[in-house]
Amino acid sequence: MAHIPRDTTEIEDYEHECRKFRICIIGRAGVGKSTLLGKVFGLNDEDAQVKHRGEGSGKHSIWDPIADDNRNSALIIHDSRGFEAGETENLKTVTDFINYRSKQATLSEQLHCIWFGIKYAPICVLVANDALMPLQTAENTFFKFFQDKGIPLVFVLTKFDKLVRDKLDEIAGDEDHPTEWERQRAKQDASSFVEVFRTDLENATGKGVKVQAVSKKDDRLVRKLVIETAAIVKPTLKDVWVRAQGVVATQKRESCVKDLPTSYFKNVLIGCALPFNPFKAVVLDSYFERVFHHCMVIWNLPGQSVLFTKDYITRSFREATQSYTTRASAASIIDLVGPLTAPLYVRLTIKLICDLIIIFQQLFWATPRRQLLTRNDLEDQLVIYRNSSVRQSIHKLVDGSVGITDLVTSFSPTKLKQIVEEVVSAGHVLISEELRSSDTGETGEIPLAELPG
Ligand SMILES: Nc1nc2c(ncn2[C@@H]2O[C@H](COP(=O)(O)OP(=O)(O)OP(=O)(O)O)[C@@H](O)[C@H]2O)c(=O)[nH]1
Ligand SMILES: [Mg+2]
Repeated sequence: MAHIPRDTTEIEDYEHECRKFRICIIGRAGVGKSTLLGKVFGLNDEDAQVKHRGEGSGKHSIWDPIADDNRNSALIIHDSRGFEAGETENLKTVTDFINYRSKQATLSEQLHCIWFGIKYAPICVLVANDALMPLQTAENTFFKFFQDKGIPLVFVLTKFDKLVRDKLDEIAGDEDHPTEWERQRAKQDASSFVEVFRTDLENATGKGVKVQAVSKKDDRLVRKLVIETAAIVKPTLKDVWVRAQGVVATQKRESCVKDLPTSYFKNVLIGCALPFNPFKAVVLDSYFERVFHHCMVIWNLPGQSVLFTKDYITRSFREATQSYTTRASAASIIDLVGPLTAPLYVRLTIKLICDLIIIFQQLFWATPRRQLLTRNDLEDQLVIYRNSSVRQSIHKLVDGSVGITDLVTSFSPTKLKQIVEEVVSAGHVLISEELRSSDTGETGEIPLAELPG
C-alpha cells in the first residue's frame, strides 16, 4: 500500500508533555484501595496486590509505580501500603513520597490526583460526632497538606454496600427477608450518612472538598468517582484522565469527537476534488489510519497495544467500517469531474469516522477492564456491528447531512466535526432504543446508566 507522507502536527498532539496520568491512592489497611484500582483501571488482583482474607496487608510500596502498557497505556499508579490508626511509619512514607513528587520539575513526574480511601466504620453511627472526630482530624490534616501542594484530592468512602447492609440491619433487625421499602430506606439512610460526612468534612476543611462513596458491587458509584475526578484535575490533564479511566464511555466518546484530527481532512477534500486523481483511495486510507490511531489512544482498550499491531486486525476494522477503498477506487476511474464527486468522498469519510467511534465504544463495553480484548471477541463484535441496524441508520444520517450537490468548498473541518457530533449522538440514542426494546431487555455488559433516555 502506498503511503502518503503524514503531516506530523496531529501525531505530535498525543506526544505532548504528559501522556500518562499519575494517580496515588492512600488510606488505611484493607479499605479497598487495590480493589478500586482494579475496577477503574483494569489491573488484575495480582498486579494490584489485592489482599485476600487471611493475608497480610497489601505489599505494594507507594514508591514503586504500577504500570502496564498493554492493559492501560495512559496510567501510572502509586498504591500505598495501608496504614493503621496511630501508626506513624507508613504515614511518614506517604508524606515523604508526596513531598518528593511535588518537588519534581515536570508535570509527568508530579502527582496528578490523590484518592484518599476512607473505610466506613460502624462506630461512627453509634456515637456520631465523637467517633468521627479523630477521623476528621487526620483527613483535615491531609486535606490542608495536599491543598498546599496543589494536588487535587477526592475522599473515597469505600464499601458503601456494607454501610447499606448495616443500615438495613438497624431497620429490619434479624428479619431474614427485609421488605423492598426497608431496602430502599436503608439505601437512603446510607446516602444521608455520606452527606453528613461530606458536610462535616466541608465544615472542617472548607468548601470544595470532594467526597464520593463507592462499592465494588455498584458500577454506577465507581463511574461517579471517575466523573468527580475529571472535574478537579488540571485542565491540561483532563484528556489524559479520560484516556486512563476505564469505566465511563461518555467521556471517551465526547473526547473522540472534540479532538478529532481534522487538519488532515483538508488533504482529503483537496485530493478528492481533483479530477482524475488516482490516489483518492490512498488519501482516504491514510485518513482511516489516522482516525483509527486517534480512537486507539482515547479508548485505550485493555490488550490493544499487542492485538492491534497485527495487519489482519486493521483489515477487519476496514471491512467492518465499509469497503470504501474499493468503492473509492471505482469512483476515481469514472470520476471525470472531481469537484462533483467530492461530496461522495466526504460522506465516506464521515461514515468511516462515525463507524470507528461507535465500534470502539462497543469494544469498550464488551471488554470489562479486568479482561484483555481477544481476537475472537473483537471479530464477534465487528460482525455484530457490520450487521447492525445502527450502522445502517448512521450511514443514512450521514447521507442526509451531506447533499450530493453540496459544494466541496462548503466543507470545513468545523463542519465535519459538527456532522460527526450530530451523527454519533443520534447513533447513541439508536443504540439505547435498540437495547431497551430488545425482547430480553438484556444489555449484556453495557451499563444502562451510560445510555440516554
Ligand atoms: N463488601 C465489600 N468488600 C470490599 C469492597 N472493596 C474491597 N472489598 C474487600 O476488602 C478486602 C480488602 O481489599 P483491598 O482492595 O485489598 O484493600 P486495600 O486497601 O488495598 O488493602 P491494603 O493494601 O492491605 O491496605 C478484600 O477482601 C476486598 O474484596 C467493597 O466495596 N465492598
Ligand atoms: Mg492494597
